[in-house]
Amino acid sequence: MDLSKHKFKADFKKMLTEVYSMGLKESEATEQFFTLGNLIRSYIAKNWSKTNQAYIEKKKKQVYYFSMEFLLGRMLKSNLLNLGILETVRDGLGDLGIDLEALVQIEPDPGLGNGGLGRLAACFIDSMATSEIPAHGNGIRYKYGLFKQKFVNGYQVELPENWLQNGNVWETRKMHAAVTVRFYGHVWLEHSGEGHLVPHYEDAQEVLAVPYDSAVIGFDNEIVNTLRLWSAEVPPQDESTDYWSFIHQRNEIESISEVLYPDDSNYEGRLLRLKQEYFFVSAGVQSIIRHYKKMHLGIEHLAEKVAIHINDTHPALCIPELMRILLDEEHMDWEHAWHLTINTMSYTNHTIMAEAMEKWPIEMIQTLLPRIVQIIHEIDRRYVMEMGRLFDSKLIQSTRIVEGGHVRMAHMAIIGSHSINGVAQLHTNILKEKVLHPFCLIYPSKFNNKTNGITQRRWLMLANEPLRHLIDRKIGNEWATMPTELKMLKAFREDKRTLQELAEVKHQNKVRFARFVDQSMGLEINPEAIFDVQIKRLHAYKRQLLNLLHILSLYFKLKDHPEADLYPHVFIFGAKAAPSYTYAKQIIKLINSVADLINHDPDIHDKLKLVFVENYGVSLAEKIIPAADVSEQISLASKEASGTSNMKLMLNGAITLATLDGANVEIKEHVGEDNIVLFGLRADEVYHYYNEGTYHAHDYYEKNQVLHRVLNALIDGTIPGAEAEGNAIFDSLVSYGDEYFVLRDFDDYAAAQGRIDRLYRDPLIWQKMALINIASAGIFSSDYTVQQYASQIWDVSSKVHRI
Ligand code: RUG
Repeated sequence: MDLSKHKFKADFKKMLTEVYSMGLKESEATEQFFTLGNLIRSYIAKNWSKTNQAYIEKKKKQVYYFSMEFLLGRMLKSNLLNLGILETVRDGLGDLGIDLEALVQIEPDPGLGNGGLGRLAACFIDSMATSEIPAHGNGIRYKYGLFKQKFVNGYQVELPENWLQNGNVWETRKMHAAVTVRFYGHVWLEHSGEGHLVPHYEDAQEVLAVPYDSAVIGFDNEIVNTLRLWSAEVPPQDESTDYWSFIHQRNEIESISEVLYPDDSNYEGRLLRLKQEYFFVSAGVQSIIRHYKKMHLGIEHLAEKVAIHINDTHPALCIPELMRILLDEEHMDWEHAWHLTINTMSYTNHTIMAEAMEKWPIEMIQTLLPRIVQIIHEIDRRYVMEMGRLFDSKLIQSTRIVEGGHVRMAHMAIIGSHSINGVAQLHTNILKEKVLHPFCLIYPSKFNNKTNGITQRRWLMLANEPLRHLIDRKIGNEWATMPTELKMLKAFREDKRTLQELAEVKHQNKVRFARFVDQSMGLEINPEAIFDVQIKRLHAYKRQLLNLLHILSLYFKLKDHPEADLYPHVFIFGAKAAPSYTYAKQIIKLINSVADLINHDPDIHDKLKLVFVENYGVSLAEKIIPAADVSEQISLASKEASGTSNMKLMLNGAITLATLDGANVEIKEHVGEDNIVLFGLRADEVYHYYNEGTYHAHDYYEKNQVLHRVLNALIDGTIPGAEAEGNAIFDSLVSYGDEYFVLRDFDDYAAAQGRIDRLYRDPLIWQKMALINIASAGIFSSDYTVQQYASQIWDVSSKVHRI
């Protein structure tokens, strides 16, 4: 938008007076932040309503991206950037004596997601608005986001994250768009006079779903889409309601949108979680239908104008819910309703981990959602009947929705959608060939791949301004919306001056991060050292342990040979563990204890440091990623569906140290083998071990001297404070089979680390690798990912940029 500095300053002062009845001098950062937020909202108001009107008037097909998680991060700078007024506002505030960065800190970082899946949804809505895709997010307005992580004596402690305490400047409560969601009670079907069956409900609990809408601003294009998050409230009561029963009801109902489940892969078998799933699904689907009907196109054309995307299985109840509305409220016959539902729905799978495949006890659904359970049974019955005619009965039995007293959500999502995608090519192949192979035999054409992506606007333009300016100087700024233009940087691969400038940018970012570590943790780290980063959820398959065992081996090497030629290293971890995931929490404690040991050992100086940042989340990622030299992507091959920190880190010039897992495989294809450091088992070798049963972790412990010493350190008191954890982890690796092949990959990993150490010593070689990584990262922009979803899955228009 066009905005002069002069006008901005006048608007800002006027808004401050209007909202707070205050002059500039009396105001503090909090008032200034909210004033700026309100001003941005006033700037976008017209375009927001214009966008919605245009969608209705032009009868555009619209996409609704249903996700239990949207890990947005702070929105202030992102909104300013997308509006094209970041610099004007920064300067204008500067003139008024206000530091924009100070206001940025006022905004809470809403943790409405656990990790990659939620952050992907946030990148997607940014990219969809920028790519002019008529698409909106649909989720839950959790009162408490993901817990705040504190380390107490090295242990993870979880504290509530009350992000709404001071209000959320970006949202608008839309009372007129509230809908009612029904739980519990009894339902029976009766014939209506007009020849269809209508359900009758008795004793149902009614919950009012109130939407809170936030603007999703496209980059430089006047498009403003919507993120709609639902909050659960008690419906209006009549005069006879007893006060205490009202309070009891209120607590029960409001708990539905109270907390985000702090788990990104373990199935949480809790009634409340199921309630959450149905709550936002039912509210979202009802509101879509209500909106669609305003166009008066006839319900039979729904799939031509509406696409509903199911992000992981959590929103899979969209399928029976849409069926319920079509059958019970629109009085369609089953065949038509089913046809429409399949054509409307699409589903993304994000994992092959068996424990993350949601299954709900049928009685639980029966009690909570009596009408939905009838529909699920009928979908299942018809599936068995119809597919049973075409395929072997064993195949059909193994793919049914209802099995062993449970509803298998992935099966429902697959049967009820027209498209099922994995999130990286390897992951999609594994789905097709192994995990979902039976479905692939039945519906081969439903399966496709859409490799994940990240928005370069948040993860480079905002997070790494020094690098952004360097790139702009070299190749211009078209990469903001045409990210593969970054490949033009390759022309500078032999240009010493550019490589030197790149090194300076990285150094500047490392100094900034070192200052942060010093201030927040009281730990000095040396910016000349290699900053080696592993930031992701703590999970055994991601193998933070492999990294830790190697750090211990370096420590012992330096203890035994103080003169050993090791390039100084700072190993940086950021990770939260699900509160109920004991093993992951033990690993956290062990890492913290090893950090204490190494960081306080006077023999080590600054050759080796271990930093475990507390409360890792989007805002911390924005600080760490620009400062990273090495990106640790070391999951056991086949286990990480895609990964997205791998993409963010390469975009910022870190060299990937990786197994051939998830999207690492595609990163390798784009940067070439010389610009990535690979190690470890491949996915097919892992499957071979499974098939043959020939992995014996104990042998590695016995035969590998370095490993032997490192593993013994876990149980012989070498690491003070973590005796219990050390023993448990030792047992998991040595005695109980080492599920994720940590010991098998150890030597290979150590050798790869050795290669990193050698490469880093030659700044020209290293910076050239970094440059090629940045130049090759454009293809991993979520702009391209969503454009592919738009054309290949949703069949909606988008502004497509050439790749
Ligand atoms: O673990 C996966 C990541 O590999 C992937 O990059 C991300 C986004 O697709 O989703 C993560 N994920 C998987 N988060 N939760 C699940 C459980 O289904």
